[in-house]
Amino acid sequence: METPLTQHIVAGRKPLSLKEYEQVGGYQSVRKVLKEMTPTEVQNLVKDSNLKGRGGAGFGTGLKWSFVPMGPDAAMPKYLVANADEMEPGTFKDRLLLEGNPHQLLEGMIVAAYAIQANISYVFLRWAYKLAAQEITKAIQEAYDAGYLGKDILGSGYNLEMYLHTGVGRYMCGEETALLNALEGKRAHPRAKPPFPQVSGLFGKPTIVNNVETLCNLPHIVNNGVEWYKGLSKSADTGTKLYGVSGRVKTPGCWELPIGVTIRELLEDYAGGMQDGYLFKGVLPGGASTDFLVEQHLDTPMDYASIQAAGSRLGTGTMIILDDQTCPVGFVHNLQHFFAQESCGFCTPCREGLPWVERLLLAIDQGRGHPEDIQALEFHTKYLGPGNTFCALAPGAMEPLQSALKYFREDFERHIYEHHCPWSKVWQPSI
Ligand code: L3W
Repeated sequence: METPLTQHIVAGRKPLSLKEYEQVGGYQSVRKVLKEMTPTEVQNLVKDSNLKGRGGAGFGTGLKWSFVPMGPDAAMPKYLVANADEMEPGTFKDRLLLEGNPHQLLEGMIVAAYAIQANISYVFLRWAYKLAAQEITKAIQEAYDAGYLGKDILGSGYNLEMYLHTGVGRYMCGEETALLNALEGKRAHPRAKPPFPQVSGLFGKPTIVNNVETLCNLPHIVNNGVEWYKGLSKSADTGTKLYGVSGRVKTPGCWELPIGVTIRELLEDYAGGMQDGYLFKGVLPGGASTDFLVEQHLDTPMDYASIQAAGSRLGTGTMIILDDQTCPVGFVHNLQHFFAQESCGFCTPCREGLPWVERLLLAIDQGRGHPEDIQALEFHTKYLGPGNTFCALAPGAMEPLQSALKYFREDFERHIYEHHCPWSKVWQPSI
């Protein structure tokens, strides 16, 4: 199956039925791995492909699988979970895959489950993705009816059950261990790592949690091979990526492109540039929990190492553009409101720190801030940073804040010294 490079992915498109999917080569990779490859060969293929996790962290997929105990003495059962709990603000790429081609996800899940010899799999789906829930339910039934799921798949002797589990709308469940707790029916608190889920995950058994987009890469790698996959990219990272652009651009959207296209190419060639009357001010390259980049970074390739070298993270690869007519303080306050609300409350720095950050930002935005509030915010970016909290939620939340304080500091200071938001016409007295 050809990978549709430069395809503009449109929401609301009728997904392929099983028959249509098979006509364009669907489920060929399942036939291939079950009939021609050992689980270890599939693991090695994916390791060689250098596929990295597309959910935000970019961890090597084959490497992650290789931690799962294999062989006749391995703990059983083992589980595979598709992380479809897409709630990162500004991120909508997995939704398009789920609604647009659910069988591609199922095919990738069967390949992944076979590679780790899991016999039970789950799609953990964001509660609000109602259409995706319908399409995945239908696709799972079609796959069972066609013999791609269930007992003795395609006469291979391999068994795999698949279940759809919908969350209740908590951002926290995107973190894999919180997701596993939710799947067990517990509160979605994160767990301490190690042990990593690959060794002790769902119900204490070996579990792989992979993002939807990651899993959707697998059929194409199996069918076309590692060299083909590497050749798709424009950078040291391999394959393609779903890139999204939102904000005041002419044509916001999502495109599958070679990994390594630049921010400028995405903004100007695909998103059509800024809307008339608006200027580019900054960009969150990979969802809300990444650092702002600015004008000087526009020619940075959107790959893991290049975005990191520029001072941010590729994250989900779905960019949010900040324009010159949107108040950066209000923008960051809005994000911190989200993160504070979504903190699970399990660890004190995150539970207490995020609401305090939100209050400080609101005060500054409303013209009630004091010069020392900027130092307090800077303190929090360190105090809630990596290593000081139980999981990545608060450190992720601090990324747009710390970079806003770096690149848009004058805007924060103007709010304080002018006692009102320069983007608002209303003067607000200091109280
Ligand atoms: C074995 C080690 N495995 C890491 C595995 C780990 C996990 C993956 C990434 O999330 C960003 C955050 C959000 N031995 C390992 C190891 N692993 N070291 O690799 O782990 P890590 O710790 O680098 O990242 P993280 O804390 O899981 C960091 C985003 O990921 N995030 C994910 C959301 C995903 C969805 C989705 O897919 N729908 O919502 C959640 O926090 O952006 O910045 O599998 O086990 N030494």
